[in-house]
Amino acid sequence: MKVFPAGARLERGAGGLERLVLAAQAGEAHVYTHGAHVAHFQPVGGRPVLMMSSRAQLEAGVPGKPIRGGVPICFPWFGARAGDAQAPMHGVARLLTWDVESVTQEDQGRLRAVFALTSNDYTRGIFPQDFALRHTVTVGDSLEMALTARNTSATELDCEMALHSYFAVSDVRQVAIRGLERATYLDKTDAWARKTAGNDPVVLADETDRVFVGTQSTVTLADPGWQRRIVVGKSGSNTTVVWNPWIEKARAIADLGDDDWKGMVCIETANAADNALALAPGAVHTMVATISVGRE
Ligand code: TA6
Repeated sequence: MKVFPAGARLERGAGGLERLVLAAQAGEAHVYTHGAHVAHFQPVGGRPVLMMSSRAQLEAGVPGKPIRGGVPICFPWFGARAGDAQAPMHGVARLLTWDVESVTQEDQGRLRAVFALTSNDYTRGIFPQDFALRHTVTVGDSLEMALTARNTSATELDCEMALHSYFAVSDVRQVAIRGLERATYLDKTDAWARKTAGNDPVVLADETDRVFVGTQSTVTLADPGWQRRIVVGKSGSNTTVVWNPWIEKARAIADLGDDDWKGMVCIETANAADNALALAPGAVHTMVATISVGRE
C-alpha cells in the first residue's frame, strides 16, 4: 500500500477508472492511471485549463480505449502508423494502464507523481521493440508534464511522441495562438502540404490540423472571452501541433460532443514528422510541457 503525501489520493473516477487526485496548495490535477492521462488541471481561483469531451469513453483494458480530452500521450507514433492501417491511432501508450511509481511533495506545496509503462506482450505484438516510459506530472499553480522514453531494446528505436493537450477556451473562433509566426508546418487538411506561417498569430476559422516542425518556441493561447492566456512552454520538443476538428469532423468523432469543438483547441507538445526520434540502444529522451495561466 503506497503512502501518499497530504493532498494526494487514489480513487475510482468516471467509468470506474482509477484516478490519482493531486490537490496541491496552488492547483489541482487529476490523472487516470489508464494512459497516465492528465484529465484535469485547475489553478486555485481559476477555471479548468483542460477540456474533456462530453462523450469521453472511459474504458481500461489491454488495450483500453483512448480518453478524449485532457492530455493523451502519443507513443511510439503520432497519428496513423505509417504502413499499418490496423495499428491504433497515436500508438499504444494511451491505451494501457500505467503504474503509479511515486507521489511526493515538492517545493512551494507542489505535488509530483511519476507513472511508468514498459513494453509488454501486447505492445510487442504491434511494435517489436522494447521501451520504458515514465510520465512525471507536477502540479502547483502550473502543470509540468515530463515524458521520458528509454530504448531498452538492442536496436535503434525510431519513434514519435506527443502530449496531445486539449485546452478549454471560451470560443475557439475568438482565440489567437502566438509563438508560431513564420514557422514551417505540414497542413494535414491539405494533403500534408509543407507551408510557412505568416507574421500574424494563428487564428482558427475552419478545421485546422497543422504540424509545426523545427520549433522550440513557447506558445501562448490568448482567450479574450475568458480574459485568460494559457502559456505552453516546452523543452526536448521540436514539434508543435495545432488542431481543431471544426463542425463536420466533430460530428464524425463518436466520443466528441457535436458542439465540443467550440470550446477546445489542441496545442500539442511533440516530436513528430521531420522531428521523429532515433534512440540508440539504452538512449533516453525527455520532453517537457509546462502549462501556466495568466490574464489576457
Ligand atoms: O493532433 C491532431 C490529430 O492527429 C488529428 O489529425 C486528429 O486525428 C486528432 O489528432 C485526434 O486523434 P484521435 O486518434 O485522438 O481521434
